[in-house]
Amino acid sequence: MALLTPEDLANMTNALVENDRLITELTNYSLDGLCRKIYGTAPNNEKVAIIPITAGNGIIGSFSESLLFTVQHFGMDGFITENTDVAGYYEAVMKGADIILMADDLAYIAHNLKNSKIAHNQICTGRIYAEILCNAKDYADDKDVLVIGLGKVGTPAVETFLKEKQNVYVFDVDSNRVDEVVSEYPVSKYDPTDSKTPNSFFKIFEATPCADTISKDVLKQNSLVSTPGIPCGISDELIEKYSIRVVLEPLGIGTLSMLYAVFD
Ligand code: NAI
Ligand code: 2YC
Ligand code: MG
Repeated sequence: MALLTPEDLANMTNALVENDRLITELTNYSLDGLCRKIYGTAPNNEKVAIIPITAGNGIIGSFSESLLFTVQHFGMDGFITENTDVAGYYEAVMKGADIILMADDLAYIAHNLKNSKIAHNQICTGRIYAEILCNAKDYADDKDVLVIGLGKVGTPAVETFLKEKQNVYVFDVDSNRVDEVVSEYPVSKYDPTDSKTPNSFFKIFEATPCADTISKDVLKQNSLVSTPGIPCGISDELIEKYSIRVVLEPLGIGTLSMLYAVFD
């Protein structure tokens, strides 16, 4: 699983603010307004505890602090436990936490202790980044969307696009994975040699751990790219040349989606 680095998180606070502004421009919803719409939930003064976890590769510099920034930026009451792991969990409960945020190398979860709701970062990230494209007002009439990367983030995105009645075209370097997804979901394999499928798209979703996965062939002028994938899947050169708008942020957008998934 691709783990964040402190370098990935270095500009996170600016990226969260800038992407919130872009999301608002694109959808007429602020990020939290969009989360409220898609989950039908709302915050109600929940206390959020962030527990640093030492398992696996251990604590990632700035990870807990980035979660705290996100919680506080959206007006919620949050704290990072002084203890890690089990001692941190005990501390969180004793300090009256309503929601726990914690991550090891395999899962980053939000767990609401009051209503028992639980959310997984990869699912919630795929969902919110897909919903940004589905709610982009400039492209409301164009139902075609390209999904690049059919993993633990890309697959929930495919499910979200289908729920939102999009025409989904999928690509992954792992052709077996493409075959699996095409047989399991009513989607089409992206095939530039097939005249019946679009070659280029106004709406592109990318969730891979590679750079340059989005080539000029799939782009239109002013295409919108929504990509949680790290590193960024589209080059600065193509962004410039085709006037592409890119929604990309390393952790906060996905975290807010998780919180709204566990609110009442
Ligand atoms: P995953 O490993 O489950 O899925 C990645 C998929 O991309 C695989 O199916 C793989 O075959 C495919 N792939 C790899 N290279 C490719 C290429 N060059 N072209 C097309 N497909 C390619 O990974 P997961 O968990 O879905 O995460 C994907 C990316 O999203 C990772 O970089 C991860 O760090 C990032 N991520 C970002 C978050 C955020 O909030 N920004 C949150 C969670 C994950
Ligand atoms: O600092 C800590 O508590 C660490 N145990 C956090 C480990 C997070 C590992 N997961 C990731 O880096 C990626 C992120 C994109 C979120 C989900 N997986
Ligand atoms: Mg994010």
